[in-house]
Amino acid sequence: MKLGLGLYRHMLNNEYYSFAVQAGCTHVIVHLVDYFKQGQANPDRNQPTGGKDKPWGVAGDPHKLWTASELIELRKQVEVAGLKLEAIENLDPAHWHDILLDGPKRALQIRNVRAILMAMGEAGIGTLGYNFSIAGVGGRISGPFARGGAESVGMDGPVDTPIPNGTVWNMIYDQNAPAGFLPVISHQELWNRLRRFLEEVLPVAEKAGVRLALHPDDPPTPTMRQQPRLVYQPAMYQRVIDISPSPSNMLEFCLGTLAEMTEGNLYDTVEQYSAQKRLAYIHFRNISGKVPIYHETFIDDGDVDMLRILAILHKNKFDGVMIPDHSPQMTCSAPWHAGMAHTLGFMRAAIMALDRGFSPKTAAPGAIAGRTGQSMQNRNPALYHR
Ligand SMILES: [Mn+2]
Repeated sequence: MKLGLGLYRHMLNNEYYSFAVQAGCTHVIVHLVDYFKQGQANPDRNQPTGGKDKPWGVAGDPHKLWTASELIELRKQVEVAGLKLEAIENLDPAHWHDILLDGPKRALQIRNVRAILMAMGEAGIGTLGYNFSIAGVGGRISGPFARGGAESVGMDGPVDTPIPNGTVWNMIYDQNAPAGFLPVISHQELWNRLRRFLEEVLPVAEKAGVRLALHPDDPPTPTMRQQPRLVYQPAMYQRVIDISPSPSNMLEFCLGTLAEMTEGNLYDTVEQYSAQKRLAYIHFRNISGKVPIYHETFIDDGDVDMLRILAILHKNKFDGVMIPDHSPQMTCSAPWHAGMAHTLGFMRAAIMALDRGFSPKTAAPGAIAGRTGQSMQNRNPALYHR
């Protein structure tokens, strides 16, 4: 197992690369979409939040795809800093919104995605994480939900406000879109769109030597803002795998999102998918509760026994990259850094222990020694809304 750090666009510089190396990372996973551009609802020292139904920001230039030469330049910068560039996380809605929405520019945008995959292959970047989601992240609330009153994000109920035209996956791709809302589609229609997309791009991805890795829907409610979700229960990930046996059809395995799901057992889920060798990389995160009422926690303080998860991955010889997903904001002048350093330290120690043959005693969820977290469902609502 390899330790990595996920970096947002504004973090792609030597200061953050040094931070990653110092924390023991060997790899980085980068976001090239600038979620924070004109995003008033988004503090840039945190994960993009956007609140319950506000967009993260404005999408990029539809006419400017990521080129092989700029990707090669980026890879070299990362390598000079002593790291490896493992993956790019997320496509820009500007380049593929009509694939998600089955709009008039779909054919052009399939060519966009193919061109990006070819450019990545030429640049030696082997994995593209993506979300196949119309609503994207929604329903976020922020508050002092984590241990010691650390600010973290969560959800306190379903969100059904419709999505305005010109917006998809939390971002505005057309600021001049006519008034009105996106038409509501069925779950089956969304699956049809995913299948068609994969059939059209997987052959190119294979040729380019690039793996596509699907993130589940975060948060995993059956619908979000009236639109269907694709992977909102653990078993639905299998449907994605079963669409194609291509080695480029992989998963961006988000433990926090999977733990928020209402069905299944997370440890069995990790066993099921890691045994199939379909995990491209892993988002490492802990939570308390289940959708639609949950919050993110410190890595050692949620419902999930993360050591037991790592032991399963280790047993199944997962040799890919794991990155912290989100962390609560720690009370200091560098809340993002402190939260990440805390999570990375936990992960590094656990990996070292497993490599040396330590095996954690299996613990029932919620029975972790020293855990202080409390499910929001069991909390006094008055306390929770303080
Ligand atoms: Mn995630």
